[in-house]
Amino acid sequence: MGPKVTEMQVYPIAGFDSMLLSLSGAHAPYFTRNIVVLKDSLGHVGIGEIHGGEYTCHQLESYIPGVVGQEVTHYRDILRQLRQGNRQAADDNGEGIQSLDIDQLKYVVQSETAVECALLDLLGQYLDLPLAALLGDGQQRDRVEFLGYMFYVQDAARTGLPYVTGDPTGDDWERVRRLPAMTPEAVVEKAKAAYARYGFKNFKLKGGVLAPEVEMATVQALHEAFPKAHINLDPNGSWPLATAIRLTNQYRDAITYMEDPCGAERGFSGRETMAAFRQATGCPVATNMIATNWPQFHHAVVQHAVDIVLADPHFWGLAGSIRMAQVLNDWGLTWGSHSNNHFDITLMTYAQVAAAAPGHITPVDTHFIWQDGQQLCNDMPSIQNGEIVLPNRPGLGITLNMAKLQAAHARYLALPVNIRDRHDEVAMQPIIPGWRFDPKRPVMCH
Ligand code: GKR
Ligand code: MG
Repeated sequence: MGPKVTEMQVYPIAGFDSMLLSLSGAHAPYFTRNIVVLKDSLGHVGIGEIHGGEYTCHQLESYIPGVVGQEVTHYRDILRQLRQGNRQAADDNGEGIQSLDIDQLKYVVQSETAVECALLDLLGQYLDLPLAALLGDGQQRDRVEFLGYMFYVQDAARTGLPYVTGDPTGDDWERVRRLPAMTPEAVVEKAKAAYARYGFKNFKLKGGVLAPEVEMATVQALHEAFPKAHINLDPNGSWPLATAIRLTNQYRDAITYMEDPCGAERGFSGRETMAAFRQATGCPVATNMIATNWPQFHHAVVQHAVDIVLADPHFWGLAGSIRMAQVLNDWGLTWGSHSNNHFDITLMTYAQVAAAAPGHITPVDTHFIWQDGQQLCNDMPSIQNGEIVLPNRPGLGITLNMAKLQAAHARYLALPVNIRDRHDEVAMQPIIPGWRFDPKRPVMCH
């Protein structure tokens, strides 16, 4: 008989963030996540990380009776039963994040993924295999490329909120990353600092912030600074279709793919406008908005609306993300992963899942460079040459530092309940009084 789960703990935690901008507003001074810690009868510890906030935390706590006492090797049965017990929340309007309504994000996230990850971490330790070897057709690569995820950054000092500031004694990245960056030049300065530290070969720019012309000029500036890099831009569906077509055709040499360039408009769905965009530009399209579950993916494929599915394991489950990777590879499409702010447990989860994704995959998104320095594990490998090399250890391959986890948990408990999930409007309001999220207006164009 294999090991049994003897204990499951759920730790809601908080870390420090910068004032990063995206269509939904500005990141707050703190970001939150939930961590699952499992122990088994062999004395192993398994870990998983997922979206923050009270809703997800309560979901995870409700799973405890279905997990403790179960055999680790029965992880598929355990997860199936957890999923069967899930109920749609009263204010889940079923829209998902097709318009980047951040209040709906917690319903797109599959909470049980944190349990799946922790169980696979335990199983890997029991079998002496890395997590990637337990997924799909097994481990495909020993290193995974991540992209340099650039944001426009507002001047946090103008908000009066308790943001941490840059570290003038650190390297270039530590010095500049928390400083305002609202121009192409300032974004390029950050990208150069990120390159110096992490060696990124490819970059992404988060759009939906400034006028579309300025955002494309920023892509052009990045292209000139890094002529060999693949660069993609993600306005989260906020651009009118005609604007997206015009600017993409104009800057076609600078852009490798567009991520959710346009969304629903004038009686057309986002899948329809994305299909029209592809047809008019010939530019590959990625999404983490119009295909976040299998039925949506079916419609996206039928309409030829997508080339790259950013199948974040937190949205699809680890096995689900790999199932998607297999389908995409068989159909000549491309797998990648979306991200949100996260700690190192998620970074390693991305690395393990991407290592199991067959065929050609696109460099994986990660917000981690904005959170770097807040590691929860003792032995998290750093991003070098734009890559994470998988550790030669079983399971997830990293070891939790309980003292750091407890400190992040205490930070969460000190936060008022109303800011324990993401509310990106709050920090924008001192900058633009009365600012409210509008899925069709860039943040600074209100
Ligand atoms: O962190 O502000 C952000 C991003 O905009 C995030 O919320 C998105 O979900 O990164 C994501 C994306 O690619 O759409
Ligand atoms: Mg996106």
